[in-house]
Amino acid sequence: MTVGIQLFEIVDGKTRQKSFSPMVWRSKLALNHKNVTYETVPVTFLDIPVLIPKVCPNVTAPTVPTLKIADGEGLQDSLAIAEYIERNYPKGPSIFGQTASEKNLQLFFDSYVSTRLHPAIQRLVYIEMYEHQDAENAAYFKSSREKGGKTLEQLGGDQAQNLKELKDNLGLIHSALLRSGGWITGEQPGWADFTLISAFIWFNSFAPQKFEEGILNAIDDQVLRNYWRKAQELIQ
Ligand SMILES: N[C@@H](CCC(=O)N[C@@H](CS)C(=O)NCC(=O)O)C(=O)O
Repeated sequence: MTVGIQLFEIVDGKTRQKSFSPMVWRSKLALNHKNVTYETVPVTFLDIPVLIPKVCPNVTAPTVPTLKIADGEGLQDSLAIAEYIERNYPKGPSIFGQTASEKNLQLFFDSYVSTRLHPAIQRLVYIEMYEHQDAENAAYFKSSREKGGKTLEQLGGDQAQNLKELKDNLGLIHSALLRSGGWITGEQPGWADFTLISAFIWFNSFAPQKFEEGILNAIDDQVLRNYWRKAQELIQ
C-alpha cells in the first residue's frame, strides 16, 4: 500500500480529537489552500519524542507539525512545510504571494502574530491545556512548563492584563482588516491569514469564552467576528 503525504498533528490527550496547535494549523491551512491530498497522524505530547524521530531521524528537538513526504523523508517546522508546498505545488493560489517583498511582508505579519498574540493567548490557556490532557500527558505538560520554577497558575499571570494586552495588540490587525475588507492578504487568504486564523483556532479550542471576550468582542464592531466567520470556510 502506498502511503502518501502524512502530517503529524498534536491532539489533546483526553479525547484525542482536538487538533489545537497553532503551528500545525498553519501547515494544514497551507496544505488545504494548495489542495494537497494528505492524511493526518494524531499524536499526543508524549508521542512526539517517540514518533517524530522515526520520520526525521536527525532532529534534536522533535516537534509538530512534521510532514512525512516520502519513506524516510520528513520535514519539520510549519514555515519549512509551507515553503516546501509552495515550491512543489506551483499550481493554484500562492501561499506567500507573487514577489519576494510580498512574502517578506507576510513573514513580518507572522512575526507580529507570534510575538504579540501568542504569548498572551498562551498565558490565557495554560490551565485549560493542562485540563484537556489525560493523566500522563497532563503530568508531562505540567512538569515541562513548570521547570523554570513557576506553577501553571503563576505562568498564566493576571488574566485581565492578558486580555488587555491582546486587545491592544489586535488594534493594528483590526485596522488592516478594515482596509482590506477581506483577508489580510486581500481577496485570497495567504500565509499572514493562516498565522492569524491558527492563533484563533488554538485559543478557541481550549477557552471559547475567553476567545469570545478576548478576540471577538475586543473591539466594538463586527470586523473580527466577520473575519472569524469567514475563516470557517478554510477550517476542515
Ligand atoms: N518553529 C516550530 C515550532 C513547533 C512547535 O513548537 N510545536 C509544538 C506544538 S505547537 C510542539 O511540538 N511541542 C512539543 C512539546 O511541547 O513537547 C514550527 O513552526 O513548526
